[in-house]
Amino acid sequence: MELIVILIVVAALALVAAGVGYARRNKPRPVPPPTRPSTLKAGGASPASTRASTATVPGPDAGADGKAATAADRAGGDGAGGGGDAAGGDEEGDAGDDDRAGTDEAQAAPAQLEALVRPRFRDRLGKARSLLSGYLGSILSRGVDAETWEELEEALIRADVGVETTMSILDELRATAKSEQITESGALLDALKAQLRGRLGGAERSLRLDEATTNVWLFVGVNGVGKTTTIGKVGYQQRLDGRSVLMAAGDTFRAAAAEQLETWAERSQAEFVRGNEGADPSSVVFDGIQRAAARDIDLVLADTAGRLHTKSNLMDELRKVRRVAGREPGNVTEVLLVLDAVTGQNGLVQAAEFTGAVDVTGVVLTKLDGSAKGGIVLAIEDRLGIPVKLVGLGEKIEDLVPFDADEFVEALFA
Ligand SMILES: Nc1nc2c(ncn2[C@@H]2O[C@H](COP(=O)(O)OP(=O)(O)OP(=O)(O)O)[C@@H](O)[C@H]2O)c(=O)[nH]1
Ligand SMILES: [Mg+2]
Repeated sequence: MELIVILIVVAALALVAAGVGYARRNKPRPVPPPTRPSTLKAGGASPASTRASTATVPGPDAGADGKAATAADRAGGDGAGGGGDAAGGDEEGDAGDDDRAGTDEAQAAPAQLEALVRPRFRDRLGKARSLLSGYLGSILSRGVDAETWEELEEALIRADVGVETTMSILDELRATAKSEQITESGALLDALKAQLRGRLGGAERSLRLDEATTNVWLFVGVNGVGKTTTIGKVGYQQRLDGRSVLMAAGDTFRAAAAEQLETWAERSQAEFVRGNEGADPSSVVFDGIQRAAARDIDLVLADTAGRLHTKSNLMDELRKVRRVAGREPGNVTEVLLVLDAVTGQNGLVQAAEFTGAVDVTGVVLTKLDGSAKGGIVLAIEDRLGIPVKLVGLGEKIEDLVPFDADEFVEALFA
């Protein structure tokens, strides 16, 4: 009898202990504070209308194949950007709420963004113009003779047009001069301008957007050419055009790179997704795309770390970013190679390598306002058939303009 009582007591104690354990395991976790909305000010706007949001993708556990949890998941996690087991169904639910809130914000007309006054090529292409004007003055001072052709050749090569493209331009000009019996130097220069306008005139330079998809524009290039700055400018302009934008900090090489992009996102009232330093860039970009798709955002602008086109491992990394960005729901509609115009002919080598790796769809030629000579535009299009879509004419937000062939040729020869 005593034994039975003891057994019953032991069984009861075991049941109580098991119950406590169950309750502990299933105790509701504290709900983390939302990390998403940060209030951003632009142009003295009221906070309510200028909200943008930021999500952080943790570094170490970013999926090696880019299939990491969404940024929204992670943003809704423990807020510390790395709390492994906290990511779960609850957070997904939170992210869903965020998404609904974010959609309104993302679509809100950016009433507080100041309209931009774009600079003119003519006012910024000082170096290129002064280089050519010396030659043009000399050429115009006499009739067309052998020296004219030599001077034209030297002018074009010094203007970074490159030897092959220069030869092709001059061959065509000789044929025109012959067929049109041009003997006067002014008429010859007019024929040259017409030819250059013609060469540049056929390209499709508009930036592609497929409505009703999550468009991704990927920015690639070597170090310091102006990728991040260009994203900032493009983002602002797209916001002014009424599109919702998310900037993804695919440059995880330095934490400062993400901060730089975040500042641009704030200025543009764009959404922003970043990773921790060292995170897999493709997973950060993928997360940005997931987040954008969930919020019905029109356009993801994806930054990448600058890399030398000769480093095959870094080019492989870029291939992967491109591949992952194209996975559902992402639709890569532009891969923009950012080239520093001051680099001159080396830009051609860079363009060839980058386009071999990631199918570049267009070039952004930056720093054309500096000591650049401009002729590289002709070389890129002639040699590689890649259209120059945008041109950087300075460091400010308004200093990025669509490339305009007529304006460019006029500016060079003005
Ligand atoms: N003058 C001039 N400066 C520019 C232009 N575009 C960018 N810059 C400057 O170039 C410098 C480098 O720009 P970033 O945007 O940081 O270049 P990046 O390619 O992102 O650099 P990494 O991320 O280090 O590879 C900055 O000081 C920019 O202000 C331009 O069109 N004209
Ligand atoms: Mg950068």
